[in-house]
Amino acid sequence: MLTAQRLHDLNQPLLAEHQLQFSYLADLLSRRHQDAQEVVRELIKFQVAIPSWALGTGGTRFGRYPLGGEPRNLEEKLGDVGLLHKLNGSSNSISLHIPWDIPQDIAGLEQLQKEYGLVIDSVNSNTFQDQPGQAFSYKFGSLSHTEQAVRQQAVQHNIDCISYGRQLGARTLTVWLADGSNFPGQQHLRRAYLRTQESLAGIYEAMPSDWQMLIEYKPYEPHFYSMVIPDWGTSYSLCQSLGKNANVLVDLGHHLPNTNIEQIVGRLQQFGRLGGFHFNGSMYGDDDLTTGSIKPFQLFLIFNELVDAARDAAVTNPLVAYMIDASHNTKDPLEDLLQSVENILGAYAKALLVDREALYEAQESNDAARAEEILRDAFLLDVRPLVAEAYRQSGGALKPVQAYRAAGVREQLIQQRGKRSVSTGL
Ligand code: PSV
Ligand code: MN
Ligand code: MN
Repeated sequence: MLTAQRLHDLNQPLLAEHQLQFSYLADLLSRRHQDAQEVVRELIKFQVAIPSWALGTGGTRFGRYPLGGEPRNLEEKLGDVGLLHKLNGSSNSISLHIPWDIPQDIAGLEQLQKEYGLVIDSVNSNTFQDQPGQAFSYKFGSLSHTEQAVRQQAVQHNIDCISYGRQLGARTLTVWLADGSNFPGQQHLRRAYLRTQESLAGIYEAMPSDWQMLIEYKPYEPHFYSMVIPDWGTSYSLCQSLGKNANVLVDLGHHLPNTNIEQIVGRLQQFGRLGGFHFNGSMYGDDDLTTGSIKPFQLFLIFNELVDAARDAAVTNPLVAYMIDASHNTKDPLEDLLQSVENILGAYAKALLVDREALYEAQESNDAARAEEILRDAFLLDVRPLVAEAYRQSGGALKPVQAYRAAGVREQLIQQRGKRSVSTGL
């Protein structure tokens, strides 16, 4: 449905205006001794993984309003990510959630990966829901459970995730625990941590040496008194105890209001333990809104830390895995994912354009006003022509959401998969 010719045709009427805007910005940047094409090259290289669980409409505990044309199996999920990648050239990988995405036909999936130019980014374990046929319930926890048999079941599930991932060429296991308590005194806080540490060590030992484990933290939900891994400090200490292949995953939605996330990102890089991101936005809680829709300045400041650390030879952080983790109740999930990727690329472009030498000078001389101006100069630039140029040079659409609509992608998916197709996920 989205052939190269179709995308080229959709770009044609937009091209003249795009070129005008791009050349204006390129001129402006070159007066500041910055190279627009170099930024475009960086943007083309930057890839953000798409979560398999975000391709269908989510819902709340009150209701769900299906949109139609949702992917019914892993093959169709790859198909959806393939469509996004065609449109923006920036989403060449998919994160899987087990058991929602247990692969059946490995050879067929490999074929599809080749066809769409996709890799499997990570496998995510699920010990937050009971599954049919499972011997024990996770009602009172999984890796931290008081009973050894429950912990063992959860450890084994994570080991199974690794073997599914290996079959598909993944090399990352992401662990998020819903473990915690709702009432003071319900759980022995220190013992719950120690049991978790021991369970994670069992999983880590079973992990191939070229894999990494990402450990996510979350301050609340589903539990509202305590979570076993509530903060980056707990994730970090678990990673330290496990070994060099365990790193912290920062989900932007998993912070209390006004948390200085960019500082956490800076610290973790300093310690060489920043493993990855789950990008999203949030207003009141883990709402999984469009990335950058609520706090674009904060997203820019996070990228500013990433670019700063990448340019510092003294920082030896491993490669960071970039993923989106969102749920869509109102918008078409594919449109929202395109918007998130666009906001992420924009924040990255702005961070690349920060006059770093001038910033260091201002910082060293304690010139707070000047330092802030330097950041604002980069943040307030309209970098959309750079992002659009990156899309164009990678064979995508100058305006992905517009092209998605003009090509009637959703309508065709509804025709192929039906109005009532339901995707697995939250
Ligand atoms: C939990 O809120 C979380 O952010 C974890 O990453 C889960 O794996 C994901 O959402 C999907 O449920
Ligand atoms: Mn997450
Ligand atoms: Mn979350």
